[in-house]
Amino acid sequence: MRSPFSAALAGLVATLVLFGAADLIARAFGPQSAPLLALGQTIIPLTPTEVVKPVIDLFGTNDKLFLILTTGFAALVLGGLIGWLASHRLRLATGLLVVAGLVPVLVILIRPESGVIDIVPTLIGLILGMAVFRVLMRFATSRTETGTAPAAPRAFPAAARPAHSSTPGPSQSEDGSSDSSETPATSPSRRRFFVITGIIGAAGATAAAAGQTVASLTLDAGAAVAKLVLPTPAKKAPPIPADAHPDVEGLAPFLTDPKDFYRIDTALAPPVIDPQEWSLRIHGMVESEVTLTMDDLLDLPLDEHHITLTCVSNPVGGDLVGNATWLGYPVRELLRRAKPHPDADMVLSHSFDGFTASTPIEALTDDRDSLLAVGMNGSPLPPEHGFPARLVVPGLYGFVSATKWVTELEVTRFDEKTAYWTDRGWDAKAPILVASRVEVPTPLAKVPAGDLVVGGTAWAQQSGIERVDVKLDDGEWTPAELGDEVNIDTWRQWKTGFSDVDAGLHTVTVRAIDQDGNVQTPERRKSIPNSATGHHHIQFSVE
Ligand SMILES: Nc1nc2c(c(=O)[nH]1)N[C@H]1C(S)=C(S)[C@@H](COP(=O)(O)O)O[C@H]1N2
Ligand SMILES: [Mo]
Repeated sequence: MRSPFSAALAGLVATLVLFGAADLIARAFGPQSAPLLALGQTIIPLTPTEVVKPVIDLFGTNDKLFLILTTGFAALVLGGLIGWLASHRLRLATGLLVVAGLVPVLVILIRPESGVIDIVPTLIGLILGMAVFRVLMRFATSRTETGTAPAAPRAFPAAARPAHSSTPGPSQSEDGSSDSSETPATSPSRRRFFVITGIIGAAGATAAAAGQTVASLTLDAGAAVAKLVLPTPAKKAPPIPADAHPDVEGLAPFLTDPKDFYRIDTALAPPVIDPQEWSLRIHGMVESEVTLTMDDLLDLPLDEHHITLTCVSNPVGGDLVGNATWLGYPVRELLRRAKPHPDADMVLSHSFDGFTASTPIEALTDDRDSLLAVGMNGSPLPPEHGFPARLVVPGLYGFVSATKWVTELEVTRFDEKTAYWTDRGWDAKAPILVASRVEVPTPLAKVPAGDLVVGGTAWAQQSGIERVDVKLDDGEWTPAELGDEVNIDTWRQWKTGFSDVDAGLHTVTVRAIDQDGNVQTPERRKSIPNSATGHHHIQFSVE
């Protein structure tokens, strides 16, 4: 007889070994071959927005780690349950374990970013996991081969091994073997050995799995990025005038450091793409298909532009917005080569990892600085921001334009194709709305009495900021002093002051007006389907 507890433990440890070993080996193959990541990655697009949203709200940018941990936990529970079944149906359970282990193999096979070779780590993990399972199950049933005389009082914990009696119960059902009447005779020392093996296996595999998963989550394609040498821009972006950034302590820098730049994507780990293997294919409703390699792209005259990128999910006052100097080639010129059909009204950009964005074709063919970008603030794109190439389209939210790890531009029509987020309830087209936020003082700050300094940032890409109004409590809107305008596609920073503010609680509120005369609306609405609105206000106290 096998105790269901030992059997469940064996199943659990085998699962740990599978994922631990596979994740370890996956380090050599790239994150696309790690089974836990592949599983999590497959769950993301299947998860309804109603579930995703609260998870993101709760965990913020840790949502990816949360998903990985949940997936790992579910796998362990499943492994344990199948193991438990092995206490009386060993063969069935073994079969089920293999089938369950083949699920991540299948998932890796069908994922767009992985190739056949990427199943190797999981297959090895599966073989090791099954071997461990067999060995542990043998330990769990070792009394038959030892022939040890039934040891008198046994020290098995009741939960671990219900006393053998005539009471019918699951602990006595056997997988057809004839020893149901035999007294279990595992010696306490063997039992201890088994428990210790289990614990060590579990601890080791947990460490491996956790370590490797976390490592691959933060994995940077350091070597590949270092290999890519960017050309000097044919047209450099103009230097940022000192007056673009008002002198207010605590104000965001005018250009965002790439490591502080917000990151939003559906990828659990940024795909690692070798620039030498990368290419961009322009196809669909075009006269001539175009394929561009990285060497082709780097040989073209590349321009630099300062452009502020914004996420549609940015809450009022939030920080899903960043400003960078992008180096790239005008998408307009690439499309010109392919000669789009006049009936085409959309370009569906595809990412290496399967993400898609629908961009109105005019945003890529008019005179705005839409780029196929390879550089960010003077360096190659970091892996999490799209290495080796991404799109940057001024004036449109990222989800309909800023495809990272871009590999295809499919020229098509809005009535024929839909993009990743459009299929999940978001708009197919989404121009950026005029927005502003207060950065100084910070919420609930304690400010010394006297003159109050207020500062922040406003943006209205493609239109430009005309004016920023600030009010203290229920006072009048007063125009803030604007930093110099760098171009209409970057944010504009501002500052203002209020004198002799009384002690006590106060609120400052901001609104911006763009150069087309749009006034930021006070009306509150949620970000789905095309961005939150409302005025940002913060509360602070004067001491
Ligand atoms: N491949 C890929 N590209 C993507 C996304 C994604 O999920 N996958 N998200 C988009 C969204 S919603 C935004 S707001 C921007 C964010 O770019 P960043 O992470 O470089 O700030 O990338 C866009 N490009
Ligand atoms: Mo976004």
